[in-house]
Amino acid sequence: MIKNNWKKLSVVALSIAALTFVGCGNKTETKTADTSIGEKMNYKITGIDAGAGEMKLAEQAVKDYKLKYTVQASSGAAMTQALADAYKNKEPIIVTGWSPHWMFGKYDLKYLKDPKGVFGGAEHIDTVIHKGVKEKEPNAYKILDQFAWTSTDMEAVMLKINDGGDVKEVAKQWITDNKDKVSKWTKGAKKVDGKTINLAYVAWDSEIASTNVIGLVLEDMGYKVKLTQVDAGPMWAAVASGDADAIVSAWLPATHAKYISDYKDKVENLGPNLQGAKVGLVVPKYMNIDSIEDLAK
Ligand code: PBE
Repeated sequence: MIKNNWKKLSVVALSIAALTFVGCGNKTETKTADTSIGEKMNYKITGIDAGAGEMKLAEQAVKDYKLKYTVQASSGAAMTQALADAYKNKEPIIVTGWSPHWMFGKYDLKYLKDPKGVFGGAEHIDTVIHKGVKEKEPNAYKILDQFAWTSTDMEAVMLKINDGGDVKEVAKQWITDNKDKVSKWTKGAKKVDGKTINLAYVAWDSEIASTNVIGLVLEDMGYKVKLTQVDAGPMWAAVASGDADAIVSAWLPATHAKYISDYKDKVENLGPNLQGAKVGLVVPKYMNIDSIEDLAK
């Protein structure tokens, strides 16, 4: 009996809601706060270059969490510019972010929780070489193998470059200021005379920092170092074909899982040069959402 009355009541309530909706003709009055956030952003996640592993993960997240958002490809630089603009005006924005990154030092940001684990857990950044580099260039191999630094190191370099420092100058200064660390990377390696090492990288701020630092270290050991900036797919293809001798930009186990499995017979993974990396959807702290699930509301 009571149950029936509730049913009747809710039917009445629904009819009133429907009438209100039709009657006012203005959709915004019936929308929830979360929907209006999505609308303000045109249901767009501000992404980076299409080849980035994180873009594939973000698209997977849209599917797995059943979101009506689209992941818009652009570039790392366009993404940080969009973030800067939104932040200035306290507007909502969702970006494909990652750590280490200077953006966390500059803005108050948070990763959206990812209860389905689409973006993986802790990532590390590995050094991957073309098979055969060990025999061909044992000294470069040794240095690349021993290259390891921390998120703090990388962010220090990134921040100075972002503040307008010349990339090569910043890398050089960091090497001068961190002689002890760098001497561990070069330990046991002999100086060479003018041999060439090709490093490929993508214009992600984190990889601009790491590739320039290790490139300069190799140069100080007598190598002629060629840095080639490409997209993520071509970067992996280059180290697989031998066009590049090495990359220091392999984000694993999740972000570049597909790339390394495609090329595993042609490359050798020298292991992490940086631990404690992370990728995910990032928003300013002033946004009233905490989880990717909140975007499905
Ligand atoms: N990133 C930065 C890259 C790896 C380095 C997270 C944007 C990606 O492939 O997604």
